Amino acid sequence: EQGWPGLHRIPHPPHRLPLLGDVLGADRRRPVQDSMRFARELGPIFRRRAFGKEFVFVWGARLAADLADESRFAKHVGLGVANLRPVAGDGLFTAYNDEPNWQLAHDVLAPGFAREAMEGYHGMMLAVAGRLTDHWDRELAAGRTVDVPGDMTRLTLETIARTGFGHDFGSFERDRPHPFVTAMVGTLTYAQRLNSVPGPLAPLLLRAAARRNAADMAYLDRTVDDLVAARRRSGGGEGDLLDRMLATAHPETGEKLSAQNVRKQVITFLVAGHETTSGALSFALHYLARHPGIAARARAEVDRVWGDAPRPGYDQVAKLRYVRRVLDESLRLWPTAPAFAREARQDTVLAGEHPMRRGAWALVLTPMLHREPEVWGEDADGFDPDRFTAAAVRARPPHTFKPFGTGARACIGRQFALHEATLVLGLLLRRYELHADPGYRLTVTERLTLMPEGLRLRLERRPRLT
Ligand code: MNH
Repeated sequence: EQGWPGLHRIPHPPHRLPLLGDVLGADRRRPVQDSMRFARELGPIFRRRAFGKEFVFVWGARLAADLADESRFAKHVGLGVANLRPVAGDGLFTAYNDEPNWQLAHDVLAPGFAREAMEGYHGMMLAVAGRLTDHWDRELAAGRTVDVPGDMTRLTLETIARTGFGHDFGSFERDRPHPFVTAMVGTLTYAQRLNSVPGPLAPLLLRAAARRNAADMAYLDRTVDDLVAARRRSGGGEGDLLDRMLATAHPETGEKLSAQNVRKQVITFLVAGHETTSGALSFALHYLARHPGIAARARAEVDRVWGDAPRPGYDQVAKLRYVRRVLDESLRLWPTAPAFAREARQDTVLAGEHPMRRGAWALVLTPMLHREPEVWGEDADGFDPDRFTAAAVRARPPHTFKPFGTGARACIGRQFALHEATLVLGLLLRRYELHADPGYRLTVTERLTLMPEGLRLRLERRPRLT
């Protein structure tokens, strides 16, 4: 019963194999979308068995809200996140709650995401966005469509590298993804695949993949070590994240991050700081191209709020209320970090119904929580940014929109991601009309994160404005 005394009362898929459990017929390359299918069949809480272990999934609004109670539940480092420990170690994202380096790094790095720091990043974000529009202008002039996920990944990688680490990967000067991105996608895909084979057999079944993964990890380490070494030689940047990691002492204890921990933090921020934002931008562009009426309304807002100011200021970004709603609605349907795990801090009863022992845990399946019909209505699968008007948000129960996770371990980069994505959507809407390929059907690839696959758009330059 693995910490769930009432496990037998939690529904599971009808056809279970003795050893493999529920994996037969499962789409092992798309575990999240597979679970979404089971969720619709089995209801707000269900379980899947794999290799003798039971995994509890939660997406009902009442249950998920209860799991958000920080006095009884906390982040659980499990499944995909746990599989990333070899890559990201005790970096912020993969640290266990009681690891001292979590609190230390959190306290040292949190000011790097406060308003003052964000204002400092704004100009760099604009500069990187300019490289994107230069690239898109060239593609347009050459009569080509644009590779949306590829280019959003170029953009977001350059943004976090520049603002966080004073580094330039030269992504826009390359036809193929930077090797850092290839290695990162490799490790994320591998971490996801580890969930679909029995643990003890992994070294055997995934031998070739494991070898590739070791090479990918070595590449990430090397990239990061070079970056850190360059900074140490130069003696300091402009107070970016890396400077904080290397030089800032904890305000109370005076402690600093160790060299080994800095390495893990840099990898963590380079990966967590771009992959999910890239997906969020890509989904938003997909929906904007599919809904010309919504795009027109968003574009009218940008024209009205920004006019033709060549460089919209920091404060001008948050004023794009409707663009922001487009982004929220995209993150509702496809939260690009699609699940987070919660464990019981002590013996408790989930939502008054499901007893859990201390340490028992469940996965919150965010894309389904975000489509819970009792909260979002029967048309929950439809794209409608007006679900995020201030009045609509107020009318909804709390803890029903969780693209950035919850509690003390929620996303530290939330404001960073929202600022960057809103700024870029504003710039793109102002400059281009976006045309979908009528033959394209949205398919979502999974590598722990979600990304629209093969999305290309045709651009048209708008007549006036910068
Ligand atoms: Mn982010 C944690 C989603 C952008 C850095 N992030 C999380 C979690 C979610 C998440 C969900 C919580 C995971 C869990 O509970 O196990 N993050 C996103 C999404 C976007 C995003 C959907 C973009 C959209 N994240 C960013 C950016 C950065 C970043 C940008 C950095 C610049 N995120 C992190 C870090 C953590 C995190 C670091 C771990 C925080 C902690 O545990 O203290």
